[in-house]
Amino acid sequence: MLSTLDLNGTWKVRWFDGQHGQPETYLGENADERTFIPAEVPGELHMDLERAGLIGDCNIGMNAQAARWVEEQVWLYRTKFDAPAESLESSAWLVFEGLDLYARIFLNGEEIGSHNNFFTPCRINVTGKLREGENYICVCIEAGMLAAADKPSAPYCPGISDKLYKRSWLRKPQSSFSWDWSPHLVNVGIWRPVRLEWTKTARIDAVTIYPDLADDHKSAKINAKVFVENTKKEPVKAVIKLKVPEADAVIEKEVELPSGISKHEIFVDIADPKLWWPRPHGEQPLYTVKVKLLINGEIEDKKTSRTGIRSIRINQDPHPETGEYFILEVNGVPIFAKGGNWVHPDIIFAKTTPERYRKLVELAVDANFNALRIWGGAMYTDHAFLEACDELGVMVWHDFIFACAKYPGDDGDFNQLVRDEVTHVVRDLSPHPSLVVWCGNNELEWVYPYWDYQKNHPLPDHALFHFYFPRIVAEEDPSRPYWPSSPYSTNHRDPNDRTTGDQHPWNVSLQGEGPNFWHYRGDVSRFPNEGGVLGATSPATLRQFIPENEMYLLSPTWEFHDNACNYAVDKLCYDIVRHWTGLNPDEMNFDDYIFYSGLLQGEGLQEYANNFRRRMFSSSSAIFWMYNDTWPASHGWTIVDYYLRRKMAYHPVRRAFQPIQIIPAIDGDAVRIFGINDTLEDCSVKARYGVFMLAGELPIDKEKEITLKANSATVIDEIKLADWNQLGVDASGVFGVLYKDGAPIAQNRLFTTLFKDLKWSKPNISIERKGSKVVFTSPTFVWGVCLDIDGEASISDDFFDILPGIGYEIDWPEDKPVPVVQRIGSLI
Ligand code: BMA
Repeated sequence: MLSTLDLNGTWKVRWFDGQHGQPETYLGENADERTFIPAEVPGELHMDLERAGLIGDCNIGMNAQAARWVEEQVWLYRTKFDAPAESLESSAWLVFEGLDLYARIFLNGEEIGSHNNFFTPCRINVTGKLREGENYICVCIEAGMLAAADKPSAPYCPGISDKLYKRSWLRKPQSSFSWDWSPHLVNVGIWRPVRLEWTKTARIDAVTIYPDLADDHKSAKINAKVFVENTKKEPVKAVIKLKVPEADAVIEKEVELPSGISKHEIFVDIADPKLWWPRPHGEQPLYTVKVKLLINGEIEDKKTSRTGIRSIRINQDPHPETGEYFILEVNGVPIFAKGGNWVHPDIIFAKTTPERYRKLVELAVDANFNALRIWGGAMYTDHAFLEACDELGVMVWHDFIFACAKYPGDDGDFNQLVRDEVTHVVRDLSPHPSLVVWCGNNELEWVYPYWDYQKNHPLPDHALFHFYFPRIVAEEDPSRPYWPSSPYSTNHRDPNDRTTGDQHPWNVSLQGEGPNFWHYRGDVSRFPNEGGVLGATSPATLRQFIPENEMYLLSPTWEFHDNACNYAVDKLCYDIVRHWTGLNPDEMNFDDYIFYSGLLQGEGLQEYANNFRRRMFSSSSAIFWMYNDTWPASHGWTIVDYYLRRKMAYHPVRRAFQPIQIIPAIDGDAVRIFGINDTLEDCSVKARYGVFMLAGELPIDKEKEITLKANSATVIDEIKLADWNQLGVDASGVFGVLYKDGAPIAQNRLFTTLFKDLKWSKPNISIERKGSKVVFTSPTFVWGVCLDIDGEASISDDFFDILPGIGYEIDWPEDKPVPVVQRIGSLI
């Protein structure tokens, strides 16, 4: 039977800069450890050095800049352990679940193996190498810089710093080498658990689990591909048992295990399967899958996972206008994907706990997400993250980890390394029903024709994404679609073509339209998968990482933590505030600037969501860039920041994604009032809509009882542009409110005049308690009522508008004093 000895805990470590001694001197049994410091395994060396008081918290001030020496050292870890007697007479392995990055491993002074991929485990056969009693391990490790030093940077990597770092060659998180939203902080260390394993005969190497749902949904299969290692030279008879307790399903298969690793396929039938659905389309029932390997009736090894039963397909039928649809269909039902892009939630990759993954997924669900895209520049996600998505009904689009560069697929070793990596992750993450698409990479296809460094170079990695990876996915896990890149188009069209495949609509913010997010209004993207607006972080977070004497725009720490796109598109963030409010950031006080920057980010993201949702299913997603932060940033794309505070854009996005929504949008010569219903049931509502004057009247004020059809966008009515124009578009807006059983459930408005040019009227806000709610009213229009600028209070709504004479209700516990308005956006 497989047994394990946990080797995690406090090891010892020291660094070598090439001058003060060499690692080789410290490989001996009784090496002088006085110059070593404690190192937690699993962990990461910046964490150990911070604990030892040798560097500061890299999230604060300029500490990350001061810690760059860490990545340039060679490190030596040491630990001792007692080998259990039984392990000496068995087949045994040392297993490192995660090494970052180039590692040589020594057992009792003898070099026993090496590893060079952050994303895959390292398993070293130590059979016959363990000794009785005490053994010791040394791991000599470096971040990858030395290993890549002799590799060419051209034609693979685009940036200036890539001449030094050559990230394309290194199979580790690419964003560590700095990205617009991340500092340069290259991790190094033993980042996942370590153990000794031993067995007399065999062990399970991997289990791939995936469902097969019958077209009529009356039956399903849960398939398991079981990879078994027989350590004997001769074949061994065994039984593989597959059990799904929730379905009372169990099956056994007699197999013969040849020497080495062999694959065995087995499945159970599930009658009347309970289907897994993305929210808000249904429940998320999960099935436990137990796999046991039996030899002579005894359990040799076992693995347990949880899965869900659902089908997934990308509907790419011809679109009636041009191109094709791109719709995620789960269990045959089209699903509109609402959400954001996920980046790793810490610059130190080992730091994220299961609780933090869970909390982040919960905050996304509270913001009405049903989709997250794992962007291809950080890391393959963790089981804890996918478990939360499985349980909460969030679909996950997962890029393989290749982003914004060329990769040396033309190098034989590299090519094999990444094929092994992809095979490993496809098997490892297979049980999770939330994982719905495997995608080759981020933006590699798009950049071929456009990015300067790409021009006139061959495509060294094309075969990876178009030949090898699709075959690996089809072979290992045929239940999930593979898409070559994001964005990508069919029929050799521009990869970012709006009418086919998925899109990154970056015309707003990064390409041409700059701060003018109203350009989203005409975007017909079939599956927008990126696109976003920058805004300032929560003031509480700014206070946490910027020293008090640097709390001003462009201070050294402000700038170090600022998003690089604010430089790539010169002063983009300041232009946003200037363009929409007419205020000059250079003359604004810091607090005012932060408020408007955050408020406007929320405006922009609402435009993104509104535009694509009202086109449902011609457009079938509104996935924006990006959901969460990797460190505390000054300006960022996100709605939840590093310290998990809700940024100013959080509640506006949450409302824009609510399952039942009303959206006024310009369509031809009218403003059409769309009613959106994402649920699978028709919903009867009363719609109130028309034109409001900022000063107070409602010159067009209509009502209609209507049923919003399930899973669709319904045109409730329209208001002719000519009628609105007559009332003066600089003094008015179009509004819509939905009521269900007398209570307001959704509110929205549309302007065609910039905020700075609107004719504002003085607000007069009154707040009244109404049971477990409070109601905000004003005779005039109020923009952006802010109750908690820091995003820390647990309140159900914030940063909302008050329509003249129409109350805005929010939930408010009866025992809490009525809220105080901290700020408003109205420019008066
Ligand atoms: C896209 C993304 C990221 C980047 C973002 C903002 O290209 O794929 O690489 O962070 O734009 O610049």
